Amino acid sequence: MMSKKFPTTNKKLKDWIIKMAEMCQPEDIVWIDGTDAQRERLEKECVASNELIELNQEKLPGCFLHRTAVDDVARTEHLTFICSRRKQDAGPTNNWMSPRDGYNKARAIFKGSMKGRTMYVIPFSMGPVGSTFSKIGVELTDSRYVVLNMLIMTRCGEAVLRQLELQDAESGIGFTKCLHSKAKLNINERLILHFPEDNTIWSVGSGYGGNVLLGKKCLSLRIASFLGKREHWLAEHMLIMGIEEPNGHIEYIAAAFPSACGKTNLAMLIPPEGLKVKGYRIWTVGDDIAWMRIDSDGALWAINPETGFFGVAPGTNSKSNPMMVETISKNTIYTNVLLKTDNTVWWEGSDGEVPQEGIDWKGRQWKFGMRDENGKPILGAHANSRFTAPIKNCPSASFRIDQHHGVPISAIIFGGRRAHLSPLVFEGFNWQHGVFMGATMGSELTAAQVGKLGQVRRDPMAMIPFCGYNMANYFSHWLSMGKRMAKPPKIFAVNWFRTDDGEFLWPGFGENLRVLEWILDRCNNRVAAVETPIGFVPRPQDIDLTGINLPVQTLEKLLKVNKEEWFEELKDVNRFFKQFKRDLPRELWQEYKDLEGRLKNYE
Ligand code: GTP
Ligand code: SPV
Ligand code: MN
Repeated sequence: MMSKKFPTTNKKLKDWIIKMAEMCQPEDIVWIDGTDAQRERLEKECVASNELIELNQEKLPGCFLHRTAVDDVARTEHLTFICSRRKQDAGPTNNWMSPRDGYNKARAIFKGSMKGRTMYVIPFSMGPVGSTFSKIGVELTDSRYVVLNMLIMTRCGEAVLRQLELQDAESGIGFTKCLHSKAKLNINERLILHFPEDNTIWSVGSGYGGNVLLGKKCLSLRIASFLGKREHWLAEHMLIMGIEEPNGHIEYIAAAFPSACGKTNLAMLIPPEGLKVKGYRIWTVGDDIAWMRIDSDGALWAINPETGFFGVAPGTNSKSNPMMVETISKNTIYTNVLLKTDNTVWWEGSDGEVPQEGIDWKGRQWKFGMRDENGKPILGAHANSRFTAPIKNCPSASFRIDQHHGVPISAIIFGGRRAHLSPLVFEGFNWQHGVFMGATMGSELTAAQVGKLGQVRRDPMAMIPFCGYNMANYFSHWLSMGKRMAKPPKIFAVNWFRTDDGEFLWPGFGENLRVLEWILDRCNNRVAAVETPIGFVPRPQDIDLTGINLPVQTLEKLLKVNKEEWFEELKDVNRFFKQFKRDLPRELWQEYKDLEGRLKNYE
């Protein structure tokens, strides 16, 4: 193994691979070059080894199904750590381990973990190769499933390796060292460790998306947020979309919602019938991650560092998300969905009739109507089952996806899943107040996290599981970014999930364009608004309801600011803020007091 020739001139890379291989002891080392021929070879090997099931190639060309272990179906946040030298630098909202403990604990699991397996070397670029936005990583993994997913989700192969060598020779900038092994896929021997000070990620014992596609949450959010603070840019859990206005002008927005709260759906929405006459068109730039920099014009510009979607399957159908249905009709890897008898796939809330039988996500024979011992229906697909598909399959994919300087952002939107409290939409008074809105976001837990469904947790900027350093310092960074910009985007909050008697008040999905329309009108000073203690709320007449049957009373409910509920919310925000002690920027305490004061004087 040691005598293997490495197709790189970069000594750092060579030395690191040798060291990791000595620890993991793979049988073989294979470099991923990014060619179709190599990908096809790997797909065949996966089918032979049962890692993938080839789906009906007539109906779903280039598509495969994968099943994970039953206790490996979502990110395991309690096994995810930031390993900074000082605990203080990870902050109170992250799990922390010292780098020494982290390396030692993980080393014990990595030791010999790749015996009898191949170690794949994946050079990948988050962002267009060579763009000033972009960062290079190299992932070592013993999972072909990871390789095939990375080939969809990132730019990888030969061209990236050459760029790495060039960059490193010029500036010694290096790359993010990403090591992954499935090991025994044992939840008791699973760790997802980040060493921001070493630009290193070690993930072991899992085979689930966010835990193992190390370019995604681990590099593009946890490590990148740390780098962003140092280099004055932002790495955010945000979708990016362009809204082409009736006059042909395209405005871009970025929106942060927690996992499984609607980023993918919003990023590719279809304008509703009633607004069609106006001629809006949506351009999808990204559905999960945004990297944003201040350009020489003083405005905020953004790229999506990924090239694919790793989206939630349940609920995806031609009504809720026709663009995605088209996107995942070819070259897609499905994970933990139901296999139908015709070798196609199904999930709860998908198109077509509910199949009478199939093989469920656990690989068991499944019949419609089956119940478990508690009388609960047995799902065909896991609630967090997902698909991995190339952005270029998406009919609404933006023509600017590969542009090195990204797109200019007019508005930043924060959103959550709140049955009560938060109005359909409101606008911050200014950047600092907008940062407070982001910092005080809360959302109900979903199937994307291991934890109790429905419980509200504070999730600032939708980054609570993804901020790679002390979140109080992250808030300061956000505040400082505002000061650096001549033309900062306006900041808004939205909530598609407000309920009354358990029913959603707002139809959501495509209809959300009606809210975006108001947001863009506000950005361009085309419409007035009502000033409330929490921010500017629309006048009911300014939300275009053409073509939907939404009683004006419902809209009023959606826009209502309930003083008592907000006082309750402030108590929770207070508890949340206090844990940061003296690190919390005083501007945020000031905003807190100002809001409290405004609420006291309301109505
Ligand atoms: P991650 O990939 O986990 O980061 O999630 P995401 O934010 O991209 O979420 P996604 O768009 O996949 O939506 C997840 C769930 O929210 C699905 O069950 C959707 O049906 C539901 N959803 C999305 N948009 C809306 C909406 O406007 N209203 C309602 N009621 N549900 C929505
Ligand atoms: C999320 O949970 O926010 C996702 C899926 O986008 S994962 O890549 O698993 O993190
Ligand atoms: Mn996400």
